[in-house]
Amino acid sequence: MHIFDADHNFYGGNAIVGGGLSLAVGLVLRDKMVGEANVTACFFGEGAVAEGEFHESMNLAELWDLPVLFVCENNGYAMGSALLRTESETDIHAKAAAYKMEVEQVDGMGVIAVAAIRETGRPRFL
Ligand SMILES: Cc1ncc(C[n+]2csc(CCOP(=O)(O)OP(=O)(O)O)c2C)c(N)n1
Repeated sequence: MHIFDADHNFYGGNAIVGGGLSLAVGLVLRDKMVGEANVTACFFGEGAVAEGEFHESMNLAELWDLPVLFVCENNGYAMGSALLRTESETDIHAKAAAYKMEVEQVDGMGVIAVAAIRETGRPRFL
């Protein structure tokens, strides 16, 4: 959670659930504004989807057409809280798609399925 290495463009985990999403949007916005053609990848658990920052980040990333890939690792539990007991909409992709994002869902345990994303498309939300 606390590994951070700016020299290698690794901006860390974050103790605040959902905090990494808005940091990613800020980082990629900076790159776009100074003309650096970077892509930012942001990994988070489905627990972050319950946070307001998720929705603010989805909205601005799409609205400003930022080159950011959001990767949600959905294991069904935010620590001990089951997704089914905490979210009215459990299809995380539907939430990202509501912001007009290109989305794709794969079995994260399938190495080939995950790798195939690179070949077949350029989703902004995985
Ligand atoms: C804003 C905020 N609220 C609550 C917590 C306490 N907390 C730590 S981990 C966690 C659940 C995170 O769930 P998820 O992102 O799905 O990760 P996983 O449990 O699968 O590792 C919570 C609520 C926190 N760190 N930050």
